[in-house]
Amino acid sequence: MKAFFAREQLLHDQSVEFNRGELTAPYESGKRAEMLFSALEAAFPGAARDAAEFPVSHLLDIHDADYIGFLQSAFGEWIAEGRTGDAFPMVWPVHDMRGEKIPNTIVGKISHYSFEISTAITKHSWISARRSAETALSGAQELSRGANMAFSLCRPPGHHAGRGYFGGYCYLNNAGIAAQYLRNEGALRIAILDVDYHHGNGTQQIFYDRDDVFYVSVHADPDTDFPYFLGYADETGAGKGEGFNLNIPLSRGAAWPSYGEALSHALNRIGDYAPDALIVSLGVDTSAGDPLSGFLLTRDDFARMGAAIAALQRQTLFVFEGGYAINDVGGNVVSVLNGFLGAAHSTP
Ligand code: OKP
Ligand code: ZN
Repeated sequence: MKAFFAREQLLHDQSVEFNRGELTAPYESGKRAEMLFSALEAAFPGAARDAAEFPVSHLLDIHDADYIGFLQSAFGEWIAEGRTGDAFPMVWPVHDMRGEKIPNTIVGKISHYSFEISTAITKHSWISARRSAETALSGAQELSRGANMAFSLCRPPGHHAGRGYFGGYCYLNNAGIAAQYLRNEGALRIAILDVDYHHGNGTQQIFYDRDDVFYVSVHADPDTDFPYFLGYADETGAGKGEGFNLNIPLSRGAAWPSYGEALSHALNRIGDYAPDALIVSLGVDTSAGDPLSGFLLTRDDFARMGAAIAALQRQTLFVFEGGYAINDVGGNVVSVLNGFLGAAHSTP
C-alpha cells in the first residue's frame, strides 16, 4: 500500500471557528493530519509517499474557472481591502435574493463562493487545498498505474466543496477530482462511496446529472445534521444521472447494526453498477466520541467497514475526509485499511 501526503497541507491554519454560537478552536486542524500521518507510518512502514504536482487543468475539470481564480486571489483581496485576520463569509443570498450576482468587493464575493460560516479563507488555504487535491490525484495516478489500492491523506477535506463554492472545511473536491482523473485515464464507470458522518453535498452536486460517476453516501440525516440542505433519500440524480445518486441517511445514535446494514446496501448497489474503480471518501467522524458527530462506530467496526469494502474486489482509492477526535483518527483509519488489506489477502 502507498499512502500519499503533502506537507504543505499543514499550512492552512484557521484562527477560530464559529460553531454553536461560540468561537472555538477549529475542529479541522493540521494536528489531525500530522497525527494520522504518524499513525500510518507506524502501522505501514515505508508506505508514505510525497504527493506529486499536477497541472491546474485537473481542478478545472471539476470546478468553475471563476471559482478557482477566486480561491487563489481571495486572501490577497481581503488584505488589500485593509482587513486583518482570516477571510470569513458573512452574508448569503438566500431564497429569492440575487444568488447569481458576483459582487465586486471581497465580502460580497466570498459570500457568493461559500455556503456556511465555520470555514474561512486563510493565508495558506489555497496552497493547502491545491496540495490536498494533488494528494488525491497522486492516489488516483497510482490506481491508473495498476495498483489495487492507495490511501490519500488529504487535508483540508473535500466532499462539501461544490463546483463553485467552499464550506464545511472544504475548498476543492478531492474525491471528485480523483474520479475525473480516472475517467480521463480511460475508466468508464467510477463509484464514490462516502462514509463520512456528513453528507457530501459537493460531490453529489458535481456528479448529479452524470451516469459515469455513481455517488453513494451513508450519513447523518440532514434533517438534524450539517449540511442540512442536501443529502435526503429522495435525491436520486437528474437527467442522464437519474438513478446514479444514492443517499442513505441514518438517525443520530446509529451503531454497527444499522450502520453495517446501510453499508451493505450501499455496497450491493455499487456492485450492481460494476465500477472500474471505487473511491472511498473516508471520514472517520462516525466514530463514537467524535466531537462533531452522533454515530457510535468502534475501532473494530472500522475494520469491518474495510473488509466489507474489500469484498467488492475493485481497485480502491481511499481519500481522507473528516474525523475530529484527534486521538482516535489515526487508529480508526489504520483499522479500515487493515480490514481492507486483511480481507484482500484472504481472497484467492
Ligand atoms: C466536515 B466533514 C455543526 C457545525 C459543523 C461544519 C462541519 C463540517 C464537517 N454544529 N460545521 O464532513 O467532516
Ligand atoms: Zn464529516
